[in-house]
Amino acid sequence: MAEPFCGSFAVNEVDSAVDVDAVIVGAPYEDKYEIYPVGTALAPKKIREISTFFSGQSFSEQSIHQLNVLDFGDTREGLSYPDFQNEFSEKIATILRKNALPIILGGDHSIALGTAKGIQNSGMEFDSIVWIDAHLDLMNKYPNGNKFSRATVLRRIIELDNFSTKQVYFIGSRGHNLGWEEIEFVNSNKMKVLKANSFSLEDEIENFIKNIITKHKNVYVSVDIDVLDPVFAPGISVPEPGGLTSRELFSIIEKLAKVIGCFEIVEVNPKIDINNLTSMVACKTIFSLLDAI
Ligand SMILES: [Mn+2]
Repeated sequence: MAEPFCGSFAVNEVDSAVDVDAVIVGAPYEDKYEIYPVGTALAPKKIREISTFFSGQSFSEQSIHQLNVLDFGDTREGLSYPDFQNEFSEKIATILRKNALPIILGGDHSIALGTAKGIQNSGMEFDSIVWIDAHLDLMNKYPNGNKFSRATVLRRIIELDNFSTKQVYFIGSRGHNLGWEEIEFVNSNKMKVLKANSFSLEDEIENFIKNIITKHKNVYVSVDIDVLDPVFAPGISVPEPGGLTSRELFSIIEKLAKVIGCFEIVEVNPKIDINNLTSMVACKTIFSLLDAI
C-alpha cells in the first residue's frame, strides 16, 4: 500500500490489533453509468496522498495523533458489484467487531450498500443513518431502469432487514436535481430532512442535531461530499449549487462525533477536481471527526 492516511498506521489485518479507535479503509469502486464522470475510484489513493500535506493537528486537545488509528488499505480494484460488496462488507464487519470506528473512503455512493451490509453482518446495533448529501439517493431504478447505482443506493439500504425509513436523517438536501418519485417517497414516509436552505436558521440546525444525538447511540454517517457547495468541492460528479460551506460541514461532524459508529465519505472525484481542493476538504472532514470522537 502507498503511504497510509496521515497519522495512521498501515496494517494488513485488524484481528490482532488492540485498543483501536478508528480504522481507515478505502473502497475504490464506482458504478459504470455514462451519465457520471469516471474517477471516484481514484479517491482513496488521492485522499491519502493529500492527507500527508496536513499535520493533522488543530486547536483541539485531541487529534488523530492522540488516537490509535489504523489504515486497513483498500478493497481490490476491478471487482464486480456483488464481489466488491462481499469483500468490502466483510472488512467493515471485522472493524466493527473490534469496537473500532470505520472511516471509509469511497468510491462513489453505491459503495454504501456494502457498508450497510457490513453493519448488518457485524451483529452490532445501529439505530440511525445520517445521510449528508445534496441528493436523496432514493430513486427506485435509475439510470435507465437500473436498481443498483449511486442514485438508488439509500433505497436499497432501507430494504435491508436492519434498516428502515424511520431511522434516516437527511442533512443538506436540495433541488433542482431530485426525482419527484424520491420526494414523494420522503413525504409519504415522513422522513426527517434538514434542507440546505435551512442553513441560515441556527435554531433549526441545533434542534435537528440535538434530536439525533439525544435519541441515538450508534449512528451510521454517510457524507456525500457534494453536500458542499461546488465552490468548496469542485471535484464531484453531480454538482448542485446552493450547498453547505466547509465550516458548516465540519461543525455538524464535530457535533455528531460522539454518537458516530460508522463513517464514510464518498464521491470525491480527483479526475475533475481543481488543485485537489475536494480531497483536501475530505481530509479535513476526517480530521474534524477524529478531533471530536
Ligand atoms: Mn449521494
